[in-house]
Amino acid sequence: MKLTGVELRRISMPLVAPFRTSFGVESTRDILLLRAVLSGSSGPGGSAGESEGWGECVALSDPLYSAEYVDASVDVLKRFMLPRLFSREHVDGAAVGPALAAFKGHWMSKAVIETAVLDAELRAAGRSFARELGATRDRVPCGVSVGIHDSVGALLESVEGYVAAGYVRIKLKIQPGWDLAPVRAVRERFGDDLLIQVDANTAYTLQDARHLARLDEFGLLLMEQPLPEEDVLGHAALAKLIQTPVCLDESITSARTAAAAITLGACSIINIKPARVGGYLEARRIHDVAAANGIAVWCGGMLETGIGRAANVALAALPGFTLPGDTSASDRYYKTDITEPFVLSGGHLDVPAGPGIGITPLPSELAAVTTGTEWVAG
Ligand code: SMG
Ligand code: MG
Repeated sequence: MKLTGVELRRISMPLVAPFRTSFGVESTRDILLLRAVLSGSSGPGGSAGESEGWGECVALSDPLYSAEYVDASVDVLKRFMLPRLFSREHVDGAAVGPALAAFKGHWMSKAVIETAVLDAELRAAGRSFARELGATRDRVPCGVSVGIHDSVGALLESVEGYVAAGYVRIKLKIQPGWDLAPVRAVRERFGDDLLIQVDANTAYTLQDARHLARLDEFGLLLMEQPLPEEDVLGHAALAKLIQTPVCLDESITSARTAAAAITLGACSIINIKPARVGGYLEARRIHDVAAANGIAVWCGGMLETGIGRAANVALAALPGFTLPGDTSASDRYYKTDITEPFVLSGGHLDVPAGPGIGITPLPSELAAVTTGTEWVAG
């Protein structure tokens, strides 16, 4: 197959409610979607000819979660990544990562093009993304990530709604000044059976270890990324000082960094976000490294539309994903999704079973939120 062209489409998606973390507030997502067109495909599910696939770039507008941001993603794709892929006679999903390996970092940009090419390849062959990755389940248990609120009362009201909707675990965003009180309040209100975890998005330092140890009494499932991205040794030290299991998110950018973090004792659980590690194939390698070391993994989220969600849910169906993911239903994020919505049923989402990621944007919904499109010819 040859990559003949790519459509870069920007969409603007207002969230149902602002989502506040230790690094900022998201109110409207400015998202880059990528549609890859490949020629020369043939297979049982498609006639020889053209095939197209979709990917969603999860980079935020500002470089606050990590170094990446959406305008930079457009730039690095157009300036470096796409020309390199266009120059190759043969491109398929497995070839994208190696072809782009010389470019440092830019994991989210690598992930979006790899996912779109993989989707096109699998659609042409009539194979599902989930099956291709090695999924063993057809539905996955879902958690929900709850942002920082203006008051504990408002937080309890939000959590109440999510628990009533059936989410099987609650993740509370924390930061200095918003940690012990909200966690205590949620634990007291909803009881010991509710699965609760926290995520600090790097807001603390190792100096805060004694303070963070005060969360031990609440029986949390895990504490996600309390310290800076580069502070892997700090996480290893912290893990010895607190009882709550340490989970890494931002620090894990590859299977190699995952192996190092595990060896150093920096985490006993990993949040796998495919876009943070360059794509679903590297995500699967992290899953495999973790499984070989007895480390539990779960699938993270970046406020995706149905396009990104479809692929995440497929990944979350692999056997090592033993904890509920941040793979919430469409209506937790958007009033109207650009695909058929993902609907929570008994705390689970169904894994799409059709060819490729199994879902495509609805033309009218997509048009309604599009702010610009650009065709990049190979
Ligand atoms: O997609 O439900 C979701 C969001 C999950 O909390 C979430 N993501 O650090 O894990 C994380 C954050 C990063 C994105 S915040 C805008
Ligand atoms: Mg996180």
